[in-house]
Amino acid sequence: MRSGSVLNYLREVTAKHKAGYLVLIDPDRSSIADCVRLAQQAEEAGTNAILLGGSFLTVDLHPVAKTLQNETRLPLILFPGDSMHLSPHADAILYLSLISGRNPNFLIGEQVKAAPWIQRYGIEAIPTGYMLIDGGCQTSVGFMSRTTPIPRDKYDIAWVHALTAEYLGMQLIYLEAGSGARLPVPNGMIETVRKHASLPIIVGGGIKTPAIAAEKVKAGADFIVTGTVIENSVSPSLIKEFAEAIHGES
Ligand code: 1GP
Repeated sequence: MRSGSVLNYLREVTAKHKAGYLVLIDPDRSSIADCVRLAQQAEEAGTNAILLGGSFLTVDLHPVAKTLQNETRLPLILFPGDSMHLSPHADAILYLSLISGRNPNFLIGEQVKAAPWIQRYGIEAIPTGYMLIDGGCQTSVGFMSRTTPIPRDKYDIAWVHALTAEYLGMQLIYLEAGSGARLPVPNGMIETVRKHASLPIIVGGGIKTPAIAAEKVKAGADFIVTGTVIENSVSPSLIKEFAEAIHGES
């Protein structure tokens, strides 16, 4: 368990590197042993934090989170699909509001259900404006949230939502193409959001190579998330290649 604010830690990461690298571990897709292996590889490769979660959950989160906290020193940040995805064995939670959608349950309903548990567990809530962008295919988050993603060419819709998140007092913006998306968030959309909003921008979904990650950083992303490509990789050096590209060291 880390001491101090995870949000402050993330701000320090962006001051030190071109952008930060967050590795997503989905406990539904990997055994606890594989989650630990991924987390340890991520730590060794110099990534900055672990996101734990996914659109739905069919396993018990507590043992996975507890084991990850014991086995790695990286901050463990919950990335919940809904209010059931909580555990005391985490440093923080991305307290997501799916602001690109108009489903009140994912705008405020799940957050209300989660709030007393977050307080009871004593984990840091990081208010995050979560925006779903069309990734060229139907994704789990789109299906589960029953929301329509922002069209890929509607940069104006994206930046206005990002600015709204900022005015509502959120601390991060997450531009999400969806896990396993065919296409990542367009560079032009990231550039436009960067121009209009000053919050740190997380970009994830469908980022398949270090070169693509570097493009997103160049466009203005402050954090890059990868999940699928690392889960599926057989190359132990791939996380390091991503980390170097994202940090601006390659
Ligand atoms: C999903 O943004 C993350 O929420 C990561 O997506 O699994 O496609 O890397 P991928």
